[in-house]
Amino acid sequence: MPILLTDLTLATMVEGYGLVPDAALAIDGEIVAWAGPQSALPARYAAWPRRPLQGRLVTPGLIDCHTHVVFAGDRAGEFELRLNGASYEAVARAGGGILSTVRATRAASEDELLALALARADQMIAGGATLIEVKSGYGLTVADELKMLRVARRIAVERPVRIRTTHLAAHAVPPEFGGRADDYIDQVALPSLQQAAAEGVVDAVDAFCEGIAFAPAQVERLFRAARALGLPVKLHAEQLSDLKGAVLAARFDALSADHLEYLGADGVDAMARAGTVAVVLPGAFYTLRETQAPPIDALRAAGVPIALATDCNPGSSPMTSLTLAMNMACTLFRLTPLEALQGVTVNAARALGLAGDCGTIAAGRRADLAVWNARHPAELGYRIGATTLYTRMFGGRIDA
Ligand code: DI6
Ligand code: FE
Repeated sequence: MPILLTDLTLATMVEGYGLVPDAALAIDGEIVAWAGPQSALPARYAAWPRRPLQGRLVTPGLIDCHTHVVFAGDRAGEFELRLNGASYEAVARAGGGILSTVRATRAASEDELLALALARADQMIAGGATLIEVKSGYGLTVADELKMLRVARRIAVERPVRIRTTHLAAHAVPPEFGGRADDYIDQVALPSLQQAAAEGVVDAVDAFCEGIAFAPAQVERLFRAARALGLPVKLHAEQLSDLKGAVLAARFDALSADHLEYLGADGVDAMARAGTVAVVLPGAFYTLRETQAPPIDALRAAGVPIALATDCNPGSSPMTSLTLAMNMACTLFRLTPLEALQGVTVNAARALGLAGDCGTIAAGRRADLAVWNARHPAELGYRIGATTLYTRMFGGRIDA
């Protein structure tokens, strides 16, 4: 059923905000048929059923390009430990941290995991998301990594949202492989990747390159396997220290390098040359009380596209709100409101290899939209944690 959205303020995100005041959008089935000033509406759309939006702001549906929403358990106990003085690394070394979530995730059935993930996805959808990237990485056995990826894909069956899945078996070394990270890569990370690709449940490959996780040489072995399978790579890089992960990622034409608090000038240059997107994750920065921000000025100067995500996970970023992430990125990292909105739309699409597919509003594109109780895009990141979504449109269907 075609529909004409009228009386709206449009932010196409095609060039800057791409603001069009007093705009209309003609939606034909799943697709935007026409977008522009209402005064220029072609006669052929004028008789379509109308939904006036009282001047509200319409943006592309938001894209959360880095999440770990599939997991069981919670880490409120760890939160308390850290508030009593323990560091993130100390908690991880003591068998807490990621590994406590691994225990809970291994013990959960697919259906249990799905129910937990849907509750988080519902919060993201209520906040305007129409596309969510979901990583594995809390299973750490071949079977449990596959279980996580299948659950992630099922979110899109159960809910009106697109899902992209990322294999992140190289997230932590499980206790049964203590001190044998290379064996873990051989016996779990590589075989689970092969199987995920064979089952068709994976869109990209990620790893945690860090002193408490995997060394660059181990990440490189995984990236070679990804390349052989034709899968793009991403990397958790330079979150806690500078292991030159971004340089490695850029060598493999990575879609993105993520976190980047300790990124050096060499990493910035390599990313700029490779067209690798910088995904900044202010929720983790905030939770870990990190004091060194990613080098935003250098990234900006080098022309590296910046995206922004929740990093929704039980340990370092128990957050589902992209508008809160926008607020934090503006306040903590000094992103401009325009950069913050680009970070959850056009540049987030790029970080998922979906440039030209979503993240902007234009004739011919899928009608995935967010309609806000706002008049100007700067309002989205300005309020702290307020939900300002009015409704969403997903594939041409309005939620309510
Ligand atoms: N970096 C992070 O911030 C998360 N994973 C990662 O590689 C933390 C995940 C967790 O603590 O559960
Ligand atoms: Fe992450």
